[in-house]
Amino acid sequence: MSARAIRFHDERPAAATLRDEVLRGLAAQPKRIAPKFFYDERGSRLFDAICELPEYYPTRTEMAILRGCAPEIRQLAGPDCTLIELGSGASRKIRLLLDTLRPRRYLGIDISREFLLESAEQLARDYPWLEVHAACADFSMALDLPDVSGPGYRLVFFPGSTIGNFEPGEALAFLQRIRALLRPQGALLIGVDLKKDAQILHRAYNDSQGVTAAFNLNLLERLRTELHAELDPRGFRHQAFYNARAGRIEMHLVSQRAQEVRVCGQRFRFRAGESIHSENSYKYSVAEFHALARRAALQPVRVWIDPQRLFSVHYLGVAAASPAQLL
Ligand code: AVI
Repeated sequence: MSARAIRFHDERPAAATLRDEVLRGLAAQPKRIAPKFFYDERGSRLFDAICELPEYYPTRTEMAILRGCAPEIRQLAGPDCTLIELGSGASRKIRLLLDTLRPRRYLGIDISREFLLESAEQLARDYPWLEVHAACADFSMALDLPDVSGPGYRLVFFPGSTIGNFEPGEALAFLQRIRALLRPQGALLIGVDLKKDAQILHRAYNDSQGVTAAFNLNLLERLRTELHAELDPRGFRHQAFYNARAGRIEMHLVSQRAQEVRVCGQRFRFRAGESIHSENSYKYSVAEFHALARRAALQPVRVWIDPQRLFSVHYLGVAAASPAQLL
């Protein structure tokens, strides 16, 4: 069977979004830039390299869990579903599900256009029986799905614990939007990193090869190339630490000296040691995540955890929502 052409839907946010958000974030106190801006083409490749690092346990642990639970997922979702992957990136994890699940359609959604297209085309070549759609979109905002899915069961797949990169209030709003997509029938399959020993977390975000540092610093390269920012990335260093009180890893770009940078004609002063807060990665216990899901009217159906209790994969169904939850 020869590969079918993929169907591409372009909902990419305009460049103005990057510019406006960066200018607003650098004017704020403390300075910050949202982690979604890590993922230009180089950033996506660096993230892919992070996933291969010995210290970065989430990817391989989640893949092992998925390998084990795929037959159960097939039983829960049934055949011929529409599989929608958020943040599809290199689409490696989805391959663990496709052969067992045999969905009718696949829709990959990612903010990084070239990376998305490349992986969707590869998927279409490798799975000629599958109808492949790709949509370039920012799924952290309101999600207008291209009309691809037809009447059947929708299984939304959100791996990698990307939910951890949302603030708790954003995570709840996001789960509520997903729930709205699942009507009348469907489920969310979501990977969530677990709370654990802080040393393991520290190593995962401070790897010995410096790939995570390059990933974090690439944000500054992006400001230089796309917004013509006048700044020297060597004037900043990568920092990542576990904030136990907030239950999150924080990543920062720390200014090495007092300096001024210019972005789109605006000047921003940095004190020595002052940082741009570039990412939070929240870690959840199973009970905390279940409570969050229930607040979004999603019903925990099944959770799979690896033997070392590093990572969890949740299957959440559509629960009857109370009027307050639908607001
Ligand atoms: C995509 N996201 C879940 C990763 C995380 O672990 O929060 C991004 C990342 N940042 C540094 N390393 C990986």
